[in-house]
Formats: sequence, C-alpha cells, structure tokens
Amino acid sequence: MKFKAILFDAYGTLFDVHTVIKACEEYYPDKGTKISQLWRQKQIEYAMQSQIMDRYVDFYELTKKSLRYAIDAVDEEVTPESEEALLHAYFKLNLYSEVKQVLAYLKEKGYLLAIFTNGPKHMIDPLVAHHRLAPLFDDVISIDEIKQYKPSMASYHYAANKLEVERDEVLFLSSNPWDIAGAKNYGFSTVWVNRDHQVPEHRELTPNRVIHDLTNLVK
Ligand code: LAC
Repeated sequence: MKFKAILFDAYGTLFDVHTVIKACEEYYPDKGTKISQLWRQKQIEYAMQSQIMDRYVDFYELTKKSLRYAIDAVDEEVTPESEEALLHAYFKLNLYSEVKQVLAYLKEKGYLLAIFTNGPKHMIDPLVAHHRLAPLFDDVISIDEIKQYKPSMASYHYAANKLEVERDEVLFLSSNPWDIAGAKNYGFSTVWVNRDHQVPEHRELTPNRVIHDLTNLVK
C-alpha cells in the first residue's frame, strides 16, 4: 500500500453543490440553474481573491456574498427569506450516491481517510452529520484552521502535517481542476473526479488518474 492517506475535497467531490437548484427555483423560477452556476463560480473566485489579497474571509461569508452576486446577476432581488432558504440548502447538499460504499471499502483497506476543504467546520460538520459520515473519516481538515485557501501550497502542507504523513504518502481527490493542480503542485498524487466531463486544464500539473465517479477508484 503506497499511500497512507486519501484526502477528499468536499464541495463538488463528495457533496453536490447543485442540489441548491431546487431551492433556487422555488424563489426564482426558471433561473435556478443559472443562479447555482454563478453562485459556485463566484464562491471559488472570491476564495482565490481573498487568498491573493491576504484578506481572509471565511467560506461561509464568501458563500453568502457569491449568492447575493448570483441573484443580482439574473436581475432578481435578494430577500431575507430567499437568502436564508438558499444558504440553508447548502447544509443539506446531496451526497453523491457512490460515496459511502467507496469510503467504507477504502477504510476497510486500512487507509487514513479525511476531508480537506475550504469550508469551515461549521459548514462541513453539519453535512457530515446529516449523511452520517463521521465513522468513515479519521479527520475533517478545514483551511479555516490556518486561513490559507486552496490551492495555496500552505494549505496542502497543513493537511499533510495534520495527518502526520509525508506528501508522497497522500492521494488527493477533487472534482475541481484548480484544486487538483494545486495539490499536484504541492506534491500529492492526485485523482481528478471529473464528474461533469469538463475539459482538462493545467497539462503541466496533470492528475495521476482521471475518473468520473469514485467507483472507478476501487477498480
Ligand atoms: C472545497 C471546495 C472549494 O474546498 O470544493 O470543498
């Protein structure tokens, strides 16, 4: 067993961020998909801008800020009710259907399993509890603990140190190309979970494997 630890990004990799489309449609009919896409795009952009400006704002605040942008961008009004409902939906995102089965298999094989995410614990812990995932993970690691967003080198370094493993003992999985590039840049082996069949990026930091869902990992 070459790897000691397998780390998983949270949003888009374990949890489906576009679960929120249903709630978006209830408040903004026919604009739910557009809002959800802009919301996710801006949430990531704001995290990177926060990192580059050295002006840390936690991912929940950035999730609120990007939601407001997305609703404004489709010429709709944010109301206290819609904002509360849509943010609440972020704490009940669907778990991708194959996740529990694959995690149980990997745990049985003896790997250290952890979530490694931009989300603060107060966003991630409710999702882990909601889906009863705690028995499967040895740790939930948030960059909020060092206030350095992914894909910074410092963030991946923190995760390896927290698990007390060397970078070449870690396999990192994410659905986000920028996250895979960052992890590879740091020195992890990487598996891109290309759930949405996106076009490959960062060919100089290419993932070790590309899969479309976690079942391929088992194979
Ligand atoms: C995460 C988001 C950025 O870190 O995918 O979970």
